[in-house]
Amino acid sequence: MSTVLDQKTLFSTIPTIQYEGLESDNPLAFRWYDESRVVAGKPMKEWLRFAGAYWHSFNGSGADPFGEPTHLFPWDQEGDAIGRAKAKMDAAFEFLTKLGLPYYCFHDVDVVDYTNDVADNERRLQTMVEYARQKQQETGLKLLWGTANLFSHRRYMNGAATNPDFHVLAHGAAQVKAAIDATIALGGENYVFWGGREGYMTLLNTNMQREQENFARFLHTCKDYARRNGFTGSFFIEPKPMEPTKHQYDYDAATVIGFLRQYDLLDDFKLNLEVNHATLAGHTFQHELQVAADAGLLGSIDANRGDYQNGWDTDQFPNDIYELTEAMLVILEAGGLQGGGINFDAKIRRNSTDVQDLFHAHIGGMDIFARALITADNILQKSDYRQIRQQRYASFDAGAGKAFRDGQLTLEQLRDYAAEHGEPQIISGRQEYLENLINRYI
Ligand code: XLS
Ligand code: NI
Ligand code: NI
Repeated sequence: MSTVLDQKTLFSTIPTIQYEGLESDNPLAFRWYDESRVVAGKPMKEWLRFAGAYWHSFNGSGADPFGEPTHLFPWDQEGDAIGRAKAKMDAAFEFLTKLGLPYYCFHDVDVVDYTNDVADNERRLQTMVEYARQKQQETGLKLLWGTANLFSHRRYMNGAATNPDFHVLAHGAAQVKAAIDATIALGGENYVFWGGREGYMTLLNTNMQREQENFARFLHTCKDYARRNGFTGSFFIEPKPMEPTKHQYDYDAATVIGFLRQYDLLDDFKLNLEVNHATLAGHTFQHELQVAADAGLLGSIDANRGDYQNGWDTDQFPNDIYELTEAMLVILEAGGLQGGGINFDAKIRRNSTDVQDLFHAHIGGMDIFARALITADNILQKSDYRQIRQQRYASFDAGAGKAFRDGQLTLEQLRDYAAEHGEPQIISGRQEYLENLINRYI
């Protein structure tokens, strides 16, 4: 055991990352993310609630469909499954602490290797939860959300909760039970369901209605268990339209909201929105955020970006200030995220093999979100952005427009209004002015 704790971890050569401001040219420092700087009435740290994703940073090997791993981790050499898991966790907490990330997120199988034995997996996870609990105490790091990986094992090739075979669904349930237990034991603030293979490859072999009913029943069963056992946080559904299945049931924010409403899950579930999943669904990220915000269900974010040319789920780190400023406008106007945070569900490239690369990736992601937060707040405070949108709808604030909104006008009365008032004026949407406004404040 002592060899694990004493080992020189991968990250020991990197210093703690500090805020140094805009004058700094130190690539291992923050230029925008000053965690205690107050923006719109709250410290940045509280608006952003950054989290590191265990799977990409500490399991992601750089392997792709064409090639073997390129990221070779020292902890993979450490003896048995628990030894490897502890060495990995030592490194993970060192990394997260050095970056000043307040939170982390994990899947069950990220933390420790799973076998096909349900009881053995539970014991393994419990051992690691105990280890993580000590590390959380030492470092102050917190768990933003836990989840179970119900998509990698071959038994889930036809789905987990939507599998046509009940036996497979039960295995999914066993994993979720253990992952919920782990989340509760670690004081996890939320629990995520990303429906990895909850969808279909061809309708020729699929009873869609039955699968969706089973999915809803599964979510109710998990939620009831968690509530009975004292979990008070939110459950998040993470929409994604495709990949790995051809069509996923949690297609996008609007689809998920309809599903939650239909199956009476709105009291317990909110949305965890991922940038790249919005892209795959043919939406902008801000569209997805707005759909969730308007329904009062904007829970959390998985931060990354896709590739606009090849359309894959490339999970690159975020770096587009324009796009993120538009996103932060929606988040600020919604009053922030409800219980969630910003999880870096992103990975460094296969050919990024220096120890510094993982730091540069997160520093860049944290800085760009911080800058977007400041920029969006300036736009809201100092520009006529809000006013323009408000005025655009002013005709509904009084007179006949207001009477219509209040349900007081019949179709005949609307017809008479049109006849009496003649042709409406042509009114500009002022898109270019508004686009320039964003650039001006960046
Ligand atoms: C995959 C998803 C996944 C979830 C967690 O595309 O983003 O990483 O966030 O299961
Ligand atoms: Ni994703
Ligand atoms: Ni994700």
